[in-house]
Amino acid sequence: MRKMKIGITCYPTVGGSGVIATELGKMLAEKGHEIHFITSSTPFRLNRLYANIFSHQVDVNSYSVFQYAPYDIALATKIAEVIKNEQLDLLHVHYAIPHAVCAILGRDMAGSDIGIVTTLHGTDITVLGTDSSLKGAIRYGIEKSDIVTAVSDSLKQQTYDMIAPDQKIETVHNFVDEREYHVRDSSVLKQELGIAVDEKVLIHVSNFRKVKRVEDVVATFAKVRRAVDAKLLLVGDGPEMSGIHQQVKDLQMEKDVLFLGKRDNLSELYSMSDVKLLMSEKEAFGLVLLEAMACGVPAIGTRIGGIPEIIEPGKNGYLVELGDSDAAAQAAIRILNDDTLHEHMAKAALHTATERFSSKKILAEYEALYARLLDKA
Ligand code: GMT
Repeated sequence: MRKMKIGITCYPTVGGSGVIATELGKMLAEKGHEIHFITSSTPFRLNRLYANIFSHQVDVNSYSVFQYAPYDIALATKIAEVIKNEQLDLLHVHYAIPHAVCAILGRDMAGSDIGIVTTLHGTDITVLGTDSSLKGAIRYGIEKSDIVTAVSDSLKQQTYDMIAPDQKIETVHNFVDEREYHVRDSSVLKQELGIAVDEKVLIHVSNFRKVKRVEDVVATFAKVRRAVDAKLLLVGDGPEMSGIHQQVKDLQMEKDVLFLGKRDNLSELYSMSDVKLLMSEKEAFGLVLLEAMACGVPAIGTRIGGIPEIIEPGKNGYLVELGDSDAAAQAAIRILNDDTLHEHMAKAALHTATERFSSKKILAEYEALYARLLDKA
């Protein structure tokens, strides 16, 4: 395949979309493509030097005359500069707003006709799409992009329903970097965390936003703990954290719920876990489920958004209705009390992450889209 020069714009520090954009850039670079990140800071997952990955930083000046710093305009200007200076073949931007809209403006400013691929990750549609002041801009970003992808069939359908764009949307699911996420020996860490060898471990990882419904995770764990000796690992931080601390205190579970904050060594934490919980009310895909599954952890999640595209009930985990902590607890107890079932589910979970959503497969899907775009040019 022809080697391409690809510009990538994403939020370099925010959650799953930044992870997917950066990991994709790294894998494309490893296949010989030249990658230009155009972002507000160096992507956090860009943790080693690549000869063919370049990082172009957007400088946003805050002049006292402006009430708000003009990030979007500065980004569009930087995109135009990089298109011209680096002779890019295409742009791949993550999020309809602001990034697709900035890419369209940047392309125009550069007097270029390069193709733009826009990937929708969820929040731009399921949260911002309900805001009538932004809907028009989201639709514009989608319609003026040359190829639009969504990270699940569910998000694709929701975009059609909420935004009604005159543009085809294609599903390209999330993937996981198997080199980072795989089963590791975590016995020492488990001991260091004060968890007994035979104690079961449940894990939840998120940015503790309201949509993650961490209170349902804690409610589920409270019911599990009555039947099984277990600890709950809460990993991450965010706006709902203080309420969750209070809930744990009220339930007198301080000794059994470990607040670990933001962590890098997630695969070790997953490897010591027996069940992953994700009780979100909105979730375009649920990359954290895949990360857990890549470490052999079955998952229990809500029948919401893209989650049913990952969890196959009875095979690699269970699905429950939103807010149903009784059903989630029952499912967890079933897995935790039956070693044979757990083993089967752990194997199926590994298969889900490394076969159905393997990085190789998803990378090939993105490369095919890029090739289509260049063939059209
Ligand atoms: O989940 C978050 O709050 C972070 C958010 C983001 O924009 O990074 O994640 C979204 O994109 C991920 C990568 O495509 C998806 O796996 C998450 O499901 C999606 N989050 C939501 O839809 C809430």
